[in-house]
This record gives sequence, C-alpha cells and structure tokens, in this order.
Amino acid sequence: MNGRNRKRAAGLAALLLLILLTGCGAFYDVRPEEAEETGEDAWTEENGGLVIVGFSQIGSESIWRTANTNSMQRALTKERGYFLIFNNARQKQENQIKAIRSFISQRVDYIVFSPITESGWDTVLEEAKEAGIPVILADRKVDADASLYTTWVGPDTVKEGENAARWLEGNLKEKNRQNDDINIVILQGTLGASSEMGRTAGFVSIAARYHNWHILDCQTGDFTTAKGKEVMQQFLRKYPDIDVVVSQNDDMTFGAIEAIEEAGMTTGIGGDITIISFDAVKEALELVQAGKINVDIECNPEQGEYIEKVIRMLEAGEPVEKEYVVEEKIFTFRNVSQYLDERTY
Ligand code: GYE
Repeated sequence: MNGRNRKRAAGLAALLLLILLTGCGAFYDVRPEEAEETGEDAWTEENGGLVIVGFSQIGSESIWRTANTNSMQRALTKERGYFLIFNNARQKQENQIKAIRSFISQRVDYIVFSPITESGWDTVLEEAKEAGIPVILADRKVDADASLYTTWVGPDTVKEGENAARWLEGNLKEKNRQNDDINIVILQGTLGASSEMGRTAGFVSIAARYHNWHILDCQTGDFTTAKGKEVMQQFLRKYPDIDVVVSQNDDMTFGAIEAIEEAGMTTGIGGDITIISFDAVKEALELVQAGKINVDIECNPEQGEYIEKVIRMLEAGEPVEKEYVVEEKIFTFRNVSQYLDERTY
C-alpha cells in the first residue's frame, strides 16, 4: 500500500465508523440535494485511484457564483481523475467551517474553499495544516497567515474597483462633466468579503483624487437582487440627486435598475443615472448592449481549470505560485456585441 492508499484506507475506516455511529448511509457527506446539484455519487471501490477534493462553496447568491460552481464541477471530474465532494454553505461561515472539518475527518487529498469573509479562519486552517491537507483558496481571500494555505486562485478585485473609477473619469470627460459635482452611491457586496473590500478600496482610492466626486453612501446589498433593490430604494428616498450607482455585482444591479425605474427614472446611456456594475454575466451584458448598464467590469468565475492545474502540479510534486490571478475584461456598449454570443453564463 502506498502512502495515499494507506491514508485512504484509514480515512474509509474512520468514515465507516462514523456511518455506523450516526446511522448515516451516505458516503462522503454528499447529501441527496447536493448529489443532484453535482451529479455526484457515492464512493465505491473503483474510485480508489482518484484524487479526492473537498470543495466548500459559499452559496448560490448570484449568477456568478453558480457559474463558479459549474466551472469547478467541469474541471474536477472522474474522467480527469478526481472525486469531488461539493458542499454548499448557504452563506454561513459556520457551515463552511463544518464542511472543512468534515473534509479533514474524511482525509481528503485537497481542500478547496471560497471564504465568505476574510477573517475567522485561523483555527480551522491550523487543523487542516496539522492533518497535512493542502488548502487551495478560490475566489476570495483570507486574512490568516499565508503559511496556512498553499495557494489562492481568484480575481484582482482592487484592480476591478480602480477600473470602475477609471472608466468614470473617462466617461465624465467625454460628457464634458469633469468639473461638475457628481453624486455617487455604492451598493456593496457581503461586508468583509475580499471582493467587497477590494472593489470598495479600489474605487475609493481613485475617487478621493476628485474633490467634485461625492460618495453619498455605501451600503451592503449582500450580492443579491432582492437586497440590492431594497437598498437602492432607500438611497432614492434619501438622496434626490444621484448621478452614479456603483453596484458591486450584476445581481444587485438588476435590483437597483428595477428600483430606479419604479421611481420613474432611467438608467444607462443618456439616462438619469449612470450604472457601473461588476461580474459581466450574460443577462447583464445584454443590458450593456441595450444601453441600460453603462459599464460592466468583468470578474471571471471560470476558476476550475486553474485549480485543476494547481492540483495537477502539486500531485507531480512541482512548486506552485502563492497567487494565480484570473484574466478579466471591461465591457461597454462599444465592445459588448462581439463577446455576447460566446458568454455561457
Ligand atoms: O462578484 C459576486 C459573488 O466573490 C468575486 O461573489 C466574488 C463575488 C461576485 O457572489 O457575484
């Protein structure tokens, strides 16, 4: 028996004990509804040679998130040598911690997880380290010591926020409004998430250079359409003269546009309120094409292939980088048509 098989045998024995103790019949914590989502099935003998990856996903709050989950599931298939255990934490850090602990007790080969917020991970990451299981962070970052994880794959969200502000600089110049007072509201994502913090910091760092850019308010819409709409309604009640909405994901943008239209105003090119959005999912790109969203700063959810490659390198004993930044574009009315057809999510 080699190291991995020995480890696996011990893991299976522990699992069997767990099943006997809990009376739970399903292997590897794949609950029926998740099995459906993932197309996952139970562990069998013939899966013996597969690399086991436990993936703790944040939830399904946005179209982007679903695309991210799909990307992971497409990359880590049995055909390519993986057994993927998928867990949906339904927006709760405690569920993510539970899932990671369960991956540790199942002795998976790799733990991949997308941390809902940056803080609060030290203890569970220490536990993974002690168990000798490499941890790969996907999408969002942690503020824990870098020795507690192997690598991170994700977007440069500070740059995304800066790009949003740079676009606004150019747009105001084009409209010859660079000296006007510009009232801005920011719909933030989940507070404390690295994507929220990065996008806020990036945008604000450039906005601070302009005495005529006024950030009236920043509130979280939790990356969801319903909350985005609710917060936008509050903004509209409070501030009669909003020029620009910076909405940190497309789902919140859909809600914000609804709120603005219900209030009898228009958005986008030639509209009352300029809309800056993030993610660039197909539905939003269609609104860019229709002129209702002025600019969409892409955030690339296709991280599965990067992660699979990192795992392959680790399996081969090759050194990996500490960070892999995914590639991203910026979409406006001018360039969106050429990309729309190929967008799958
Ligand atoms: O922009 C948003 C999602 O962390 C980059 O999370 C991710 C963000 C993404 O729910 O739609």
